[in-house]
Amino acid sequence: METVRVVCAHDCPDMCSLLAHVEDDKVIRVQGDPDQPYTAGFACAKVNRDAELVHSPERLTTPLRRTGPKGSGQFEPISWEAALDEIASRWTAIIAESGPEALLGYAYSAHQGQMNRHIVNGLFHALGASRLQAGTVCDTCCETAWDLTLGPVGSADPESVVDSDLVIAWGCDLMAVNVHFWAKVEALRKKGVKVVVIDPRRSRTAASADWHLPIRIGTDAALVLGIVHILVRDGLCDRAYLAANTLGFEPWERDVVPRFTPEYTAAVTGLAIADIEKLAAMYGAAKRSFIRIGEGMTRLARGGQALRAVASLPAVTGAYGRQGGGALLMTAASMDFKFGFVKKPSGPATARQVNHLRLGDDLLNLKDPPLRSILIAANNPAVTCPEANKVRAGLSREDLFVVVHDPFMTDTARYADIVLPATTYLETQDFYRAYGSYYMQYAPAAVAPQGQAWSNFRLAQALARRLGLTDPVFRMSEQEILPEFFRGATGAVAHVDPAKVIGGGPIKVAPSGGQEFRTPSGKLEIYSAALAAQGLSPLPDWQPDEEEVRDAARWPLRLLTAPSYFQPHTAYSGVQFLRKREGEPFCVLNPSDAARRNLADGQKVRLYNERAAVGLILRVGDEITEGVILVPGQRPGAEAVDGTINMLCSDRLTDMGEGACYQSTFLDVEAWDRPAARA
Ligand SMILES: Nc1nc2c(c(=O)[nH]1)N[C@H]1C(S)=C(S)[C@@H](COP(=O)(O)OP(=O)(O)OC[C@H]3O[C@@H](n4cnc5c(=O)[nH]c(N)nc54)[C@H](O)[C@@H]3O)O[C@H]1N2
Ligand SMILES: Nc1nc2c(c(=O)[nH]1)N[C@H]1C(S)=C(S)[C@@H](COP(=O)(O)OP(=O)(O)OC[C@H]3O[C@@H](n4cnc5c(=O)[nH]c(N)nc54)[C@H](O)[C@@H]3O)O[C@H]1N2
Ligand code: SF4
Ligand SMILES: [Mo]
Repeated sequence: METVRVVCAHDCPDMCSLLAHVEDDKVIRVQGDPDQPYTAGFACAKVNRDAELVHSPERLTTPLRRTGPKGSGQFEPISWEAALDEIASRWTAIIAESGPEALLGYAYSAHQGQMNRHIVNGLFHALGASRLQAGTVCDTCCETAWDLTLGPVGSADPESVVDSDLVIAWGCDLMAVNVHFWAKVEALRKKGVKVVVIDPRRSRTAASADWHLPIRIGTDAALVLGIVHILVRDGLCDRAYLAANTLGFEPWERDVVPRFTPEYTAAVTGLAIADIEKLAAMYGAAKRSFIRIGEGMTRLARGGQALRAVASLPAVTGAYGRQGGGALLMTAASMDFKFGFVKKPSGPATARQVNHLRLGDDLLNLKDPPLRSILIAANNPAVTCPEANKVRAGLSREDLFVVVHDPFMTDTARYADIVLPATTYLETQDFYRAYGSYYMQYAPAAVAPQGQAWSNFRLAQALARRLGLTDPVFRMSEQEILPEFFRGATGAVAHVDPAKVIGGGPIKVAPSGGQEFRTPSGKLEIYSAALAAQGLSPLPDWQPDEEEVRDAARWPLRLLTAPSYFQPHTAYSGVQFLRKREGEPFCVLNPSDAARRNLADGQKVRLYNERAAVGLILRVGDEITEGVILVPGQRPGAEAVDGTINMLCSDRLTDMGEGACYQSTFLDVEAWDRPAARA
């Protein structure tokens, strides 16, 4: 048995170092690498099963060409030569007739290292195709709001939490999405440090913490303002820190904060006045409070305001200036790698942009030129994109040439004209850098590609060469490209010798000192001139959103989507064990909401609104409050009673960063066997 040191490539902040145990070119077992301090020798329950992902009997083994109607899933095997010839000739003709903007490369980060994730978009960049505004389904709202407040910088090192005196998981289910940080927090708790969870759901993290505040969805900015109100009232602000390091506290304190009395804050957030007072007192007394900020609170209409408010809070007590204090959203921006060599090898300075989350609308409605072909890699938009029915209708267009590259026959791949089998990360070599810690690592492939699977890297290079692109990136090996990531880098990355990275194991590249601010003023911008220029509130504020108020008057329930424990992304749906552990796709309703509708645990129900109807299994439980319906994960339609949750979600954009508004979805639920009372 051989042991290969690899890196977990799943879309997860932890970026664990792993040991893959390999026998006869087969992964037998995967475990956490004990030599990486953050991984600390354990992988999560999902990745413990990645041997089954690599060797799943459901893996695609050859390229396929469609033989039946779009979406029917009828295909015949073809050779890679035939597939690549067809793609190259179709694209060459489309470029000649309609220009390159009739093409769209739709590749996202999921589950690979930096070379494989960027090179597909690099190919389309060089071709001058329409450009994907990537990540709007995920983190662009929180990232933009963070950048407007602190600047494009990373946040606190998760390993610094050992020095904290209070930990708040604010809208983050650590046990689901950040287990290695949770392990650090648990150790700290044993020393008596309190852990508070602010989340509409009593998640596993909330249930295990010292205190859970079940906040009403979309009211986080109001809670922050209520806390600041009390900190001001009780003289608990660090005035010296605020004066030296922030911009705009004075107008905030004068014009916005006074509205958020404990009474008003309680009315908005659904929390008790006494709890708001207690939380503010705890936060005010702590010197080195650490807030782990989750993304869930930003996936709704006013998500940007929520994030700006929460990210401003550690400045009020000066926690940003102290070791163990501050906030953690993402770290990547403080690791200055230069991925442009792969992402933007050549091509026009600007090209038409397509918002990742507006795929359905753009496939159906873009003109001059309409989209005529799309390559989807490492993405499952028929399930994971809002307006999933529009995505499916768009992909069904007879005049759209669809190519999907994936290890599995996903809901999206069923709409393809050509399906190409992809490797998983354990079959590729790549360079990795975390977005939730400060580590980087180069990893070899653990095993050879399964069947006829090709990596994104190999596919993009082969297509580029066929299409006559001459950029060096399309001819170099991964190891030859690696030094380009360090050329011209600044900060901690500049001190790394790229020659020592291959075979070097995990390397930490953390910034030193307290939280850095890289805004136009060089300070934490509570007041943002950039937002004022856009006509948005320049100070973090909470106001009701008119569209949400209107929809809430029409529909009695509000959707909460959160990661599920065993199927957090559809990428895990090829592992039968994890599918079974998670169970059939389900929703959770509070007992009183279920009783009001005569619905019982375990029965099939229909979730519906003006957009669609979806069938799921009902679970009744009090982990959520009345008026909320929880749907964990995004699950493929074929596994559910019927459809997938994103059919009910609109493609509306958040206030900042043009992100997705899953949590701004309102709906009702009824028994599945009842005739549909559709809107
Ligand atoms: N192991 C593993 N980890 C992962 C992933 C994975 O596949 N596997 N996926 C990764 C990816 S792509 C991402 S983007 C991150 C996402 O991870 P997070 O940043 O944690 O964001 P979410 O998972 O969307 O939501 C987290 C929590 O926010 C809560 N929430 C929802 N709305 C609100 C609100 O209005 N206010 C408050 N206070 N809370 C709210 C939800 O109940 C949920 O518990 O996780 C990553 N982590
Ligand atoms: N309603 C609702 N919708 C959401 C969310 C939510 O909270 N609520 N969360 C959103 C978030 S945060 C995210 S990040 C997105 C995630 O959505 P997606 O980006 O679509 O991610 P996955 O569902 O994991 O699908 C990734 C696909 O990549 C394939 N894959 C894995 N490895 C490789 C590889 O090496 N090469 C290629 N070519 N393919 C590979 C997998 O098999 C899988 O089909 O979903 C978003 N959608
Ligand atoms: S915790 Fe995250 S990085 Fe670690 S093994 Fe699990 S999915 Fe991978
Ligand atoms: Mo994400």
